[in-house]
Amino acid sequence: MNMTFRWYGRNNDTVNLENIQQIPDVKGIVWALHHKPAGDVWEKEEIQSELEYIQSFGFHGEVVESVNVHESIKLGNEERDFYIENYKQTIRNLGEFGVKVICYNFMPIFDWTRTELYKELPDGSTALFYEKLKVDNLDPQELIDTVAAASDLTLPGWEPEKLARIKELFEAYKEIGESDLWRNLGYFLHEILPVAEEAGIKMAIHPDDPPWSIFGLPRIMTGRESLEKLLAISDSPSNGITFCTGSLGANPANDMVKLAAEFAGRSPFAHIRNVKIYENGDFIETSHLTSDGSINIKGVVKELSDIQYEGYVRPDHGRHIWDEKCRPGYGLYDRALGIMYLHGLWDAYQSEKRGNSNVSNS
Ligand code: DNO
Repeated sequence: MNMTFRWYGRNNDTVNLENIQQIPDVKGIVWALHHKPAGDVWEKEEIQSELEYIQSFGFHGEVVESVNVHESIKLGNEERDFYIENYKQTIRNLGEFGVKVICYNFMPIFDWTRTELYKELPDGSTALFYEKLKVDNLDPQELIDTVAAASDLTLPGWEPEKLARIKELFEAYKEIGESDLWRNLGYFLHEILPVAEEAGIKMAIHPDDPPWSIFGLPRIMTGRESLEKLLAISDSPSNGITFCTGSLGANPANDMVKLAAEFAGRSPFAHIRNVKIYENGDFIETSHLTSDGSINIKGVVKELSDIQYEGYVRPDHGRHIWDEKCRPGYGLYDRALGIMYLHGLWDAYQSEKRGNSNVSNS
């Protein structure tokens, strides 16, 4: 298990690399050039400058999250080949600087979606919350009008350049169903995977969050069948998964322990966090502790330990605790607590495997 921490860069994050150095055994920083619009080539000089900074703190920068996929590629329109060529160039450039994993997603228009960013939990902390009915009942036209009218709207996980094009994008997706999206994903992967292989990079698709269709837009990375279907597109070793417990786990039908047993070997990257799911389908993010939420985090880490998982792991969204002011879900404190829980589970399962030896480094 190669522990990492997601960081949004020198100008974009309340957390700094000195802070992250004080969390035990974090080996790498999960980074991105967050200022780059989807579809632009990441130039070598920009990559080098970011990586040199990260490495100067003793961290590796082997995981990038995300290189976002341009909507033309998801839509499969006539501009897609241009953007796929750019994507390939970005892969080559990242490979040259030792990047090993690129996390990406194939969600139309919206990345992760929540109805409240600071919902209070019983312990007084706040966390990201999803109210199912609210999203189910939202009229997409109302959403388009709100977004189009708000000139300064920013949402986490939202690429700002999409704001201006929201109407046009919704219009274009009217033509696109799930099977079209699968076809377009297949086309994209067949184009880029040979380049990724040559560059020594594994592509790791992030599941949809939440893992069901929202606002009438198709979503296809939603559960076991999707993961199987994704892997069936190509058996290239570069065709992989970001195993995200909180995204897939928001649907109680997805048993994350079983899925870990089945798919961890094809997941070069894992996001581990917990969510509490309510009977009406709402969910809230909790601490990483198994008993705080609905996902068996212990069981997932046990599966990883059983296969001596060597991939990259990061804690995922945390609560906002101890009055921390931070990016929603991406503070320092709760994610650091999450890391210590994951380390603890891992160490315990590892020493159990080795027969409970009391040698401290066993
Ligand atoms: C949310 C993240 C996602 C993820 C992208 C990957 O916090 O897990 O935004 O980075 O979906 O492309």
